[in-house]
Amino acid sequence: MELVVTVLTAPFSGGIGVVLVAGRGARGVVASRFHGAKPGDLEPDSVRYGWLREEGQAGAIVDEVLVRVRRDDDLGVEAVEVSGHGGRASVRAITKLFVDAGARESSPTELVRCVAPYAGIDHVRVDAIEALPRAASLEAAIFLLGAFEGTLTRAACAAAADPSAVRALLARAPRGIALVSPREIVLLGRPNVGKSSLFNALLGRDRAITSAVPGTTRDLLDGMIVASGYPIRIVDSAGVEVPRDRIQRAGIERSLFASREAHLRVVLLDSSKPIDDDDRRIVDLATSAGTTILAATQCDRPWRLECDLEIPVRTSAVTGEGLDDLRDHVCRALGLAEPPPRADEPAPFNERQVRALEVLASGAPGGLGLLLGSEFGTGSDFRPRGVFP
Ligand SMILES: Nc1nc2c(ncn2[C@@H]2O[C@H](COP(=O)(O)OP(=O)(O)O)[C@@H](O)[C@H]2O)c(=O)[nH]1
Ligand SMILES: [Mg+2]
Repeated sequence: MELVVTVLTAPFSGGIGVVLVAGRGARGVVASRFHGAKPGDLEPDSVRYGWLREEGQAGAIVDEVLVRVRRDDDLGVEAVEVSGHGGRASVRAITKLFVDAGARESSPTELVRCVAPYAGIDHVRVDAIEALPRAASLEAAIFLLGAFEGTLTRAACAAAADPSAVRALLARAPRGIALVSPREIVLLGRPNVGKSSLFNALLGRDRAITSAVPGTTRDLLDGMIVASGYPIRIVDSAGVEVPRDRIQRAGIERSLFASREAHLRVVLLDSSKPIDDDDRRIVDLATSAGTTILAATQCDRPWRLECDLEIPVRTSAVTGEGLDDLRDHVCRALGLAEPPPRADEPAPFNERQVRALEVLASGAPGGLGLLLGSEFGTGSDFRPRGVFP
């Protein structure tokens, strides 16, 4: 594999910055710029402390580093991890040092795809390691770790000859997909019903400005909550009413757009007021866009919301009443009544995997190859890591 350099840490200020140099000649290139605190060569499976300097004995210092030389059989190619100081400046300087020495800069995604065939990593495991940095709940992260260890790969190989076993895997796809790609819900309702207050209460922080002045929320705000382990993106919208100005109109249009795009709509009704035509219009708009649930707000105040609609959830942003109940209803309405798949429970977690498994279930040739990559298509040359105790 050609020599590449990849920044592994996020591009923000932080304690350490890790850069991987991988491919043919990686050890030699790092050794040519590394000056160890103690003499010695860069041996595989070792960690060394020292400094990086520009080319030549008197080259300028670039950073103080720890260098970890990986075993060749770990990734299937020569690879050296260089941990320097965090922050853009040090990380850029280290990257440039190795680019000047002949390495090509590549993104983490590109690196994984380059290394995968050498390391024996099939496409499902590549999907897992690419999705892991974006996992939005601990359950999602652990599930993806399991998939990277080979949980789904092993199960698909074992099920390949048995369509009913493949269909059993496919039945878990909605939960796997929702765990890895958060579902989106939007809070809708008249101005002042308490959308932003409930949004803040669900998030556990004051993200949105709330006030008794109608029309306070003009743009869409979003945040992530975790319900029964599933990460769910929640969108607070501008109240839907006849707009008073251009900005409010734009906010309302965005609310309606979000309402159509979301996986679920939650229409909020103020329990301290009788239902009115605006409320009914919003309920109609929401239900015509897709699955919708109704929830009453401000239930710490006297109840005046007598109406013919069924309102299964009663909440108060002030007392916290009904928040757990709302999260439960949201999960059930999203089809996520069962807990998310665990690390050792094989479940497809993206559409590509679903399409490949459908081919496999149909008995058409090449399904396993579509899922895992053609070089793994027979299932026999799969090298599981299987390091979970
Ligand atoms: N007593 C009580 N007041 C609330 C509750 N939720 C919101 N409010 C008040 O209702 C007003 C409108 O709330 P806000 O969240 O801005 O409504 P939005 O326009 O729908 O986003 C504010 O004065 C809030 O303090 C609640 O659960 N209980
Ligand atoms: Mg608001």
